[in-house]
Amino acid sequence: MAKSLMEVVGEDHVVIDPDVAASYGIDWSRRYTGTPSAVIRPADTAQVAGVLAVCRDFSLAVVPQGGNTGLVGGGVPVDGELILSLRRLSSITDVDQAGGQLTAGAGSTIADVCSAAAAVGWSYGIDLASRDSATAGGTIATNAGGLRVLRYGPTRSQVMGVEAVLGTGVTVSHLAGLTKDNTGYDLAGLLCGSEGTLGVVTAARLRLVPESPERVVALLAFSSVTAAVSASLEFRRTVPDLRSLELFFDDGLALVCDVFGLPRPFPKAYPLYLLVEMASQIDRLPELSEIIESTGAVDDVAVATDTARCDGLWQYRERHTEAINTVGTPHKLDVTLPWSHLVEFIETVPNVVRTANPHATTWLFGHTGDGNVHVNVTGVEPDDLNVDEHVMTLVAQLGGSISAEHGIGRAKRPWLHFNRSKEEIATFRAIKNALDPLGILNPNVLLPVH
Ligand code: 2HG
Ligand code: ZN
Repeated sequence: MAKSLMEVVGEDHVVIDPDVAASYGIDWSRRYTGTPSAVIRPADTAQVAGVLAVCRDFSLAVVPQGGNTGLVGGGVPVDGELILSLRRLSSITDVDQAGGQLTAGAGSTIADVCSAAAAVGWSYGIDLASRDSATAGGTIATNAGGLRVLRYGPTRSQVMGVEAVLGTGVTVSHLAGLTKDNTGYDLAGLLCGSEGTLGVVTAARLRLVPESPERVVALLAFSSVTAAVSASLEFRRTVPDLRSLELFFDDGLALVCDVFGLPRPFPKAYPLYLLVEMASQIDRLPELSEIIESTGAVDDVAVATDTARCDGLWQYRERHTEAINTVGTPHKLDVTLPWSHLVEFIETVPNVVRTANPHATTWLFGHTGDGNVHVNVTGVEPDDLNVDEHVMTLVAQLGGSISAEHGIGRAKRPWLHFNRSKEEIATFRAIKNALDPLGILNPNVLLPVH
């Protein structure tokens, strides 16, 4: 079997040395690990098809992997599956300056896509803290969200078409990038968020968005969750060219400042903070100042318009993940709440966690503009599911989604039925059987165990 794989990708690209393979077996959450039987590193779509042909012949299960920045165990093996690393498919081609599109190889990073877009006067709609490692393919497989969903939508909204090798062994390619193209089923849309269970995306036609050179970033301090959430709702309606609307609490801020040696943004601490970014063709600071003034609920403000200071304010939010990792391996519960229950959820969830596990510490932050809260819980053993169960039960009771932007992976698999009916799950299985009839593609994620 190794010989057949070597014939496809070359000897150097079948990694069996356990020390080298180990780094592919732990994801960014650090909670999910596994030992790949080998790591296969194809160079192009034809080689991906060749690898999957071998996997089909030998009934080998395979986990497609991009930058390995997933947080739900969706890109690491459970049971000795092969890792199919797409990182070598990193070319960016067919950049269309006039039309604002490009074709990204699955292994190109989000930072590479952004640079290629900027080089022709455009920008990419997806941005996330893991931009230097997260790949186009991985973000498509998970339908990644990130910091600008509010303005441009999730990854699915950026993808005009894909090239992919399906579990059937068939290669499909639809990369013309026509804005209007109602010619049947939306395979690209289906593969977005399919977590490598239906096919392996090898390239994607991505739409770009206009550059917005005038940036204003404001960090706003609040005294209560109600005040911050009400302001968020107001800002979504009134702030022009709003691009991000993020929330974090003082315990997270204090940790970030401590771990990274950053100065506190305000002379005193406040219970919670919103970070607001506007990005425009014109200076929007005067309008933002007026809106902040008129809310009457903002206790303090720090504003930046130059890149260095904007990035400085962003650090307080973006570095939460890394900072929390220094406390312990967190349970990550990435959830969305309906607006009407967001305040209740944020205020209730720490008690729910404490009741489930008195040793647990809850860290809350996220993308309030999308109703998306990242509940991180430290002080709990990685395989203790009690806290997860309690938080997801609360989310479901309040009409929310148990996965806002990270996917189902291994982490949420037992609770998919909280959000999806029997009929929907049966339809998912029918799609899986049609596109991956041998069940070789990422068999241990997303769909519940029978
Ligand atoms: C973010 O918004 C990422 O920073 C990671 O989605 C969230 O670490 C997390 O829980
Ligand atoms: Zn996020």
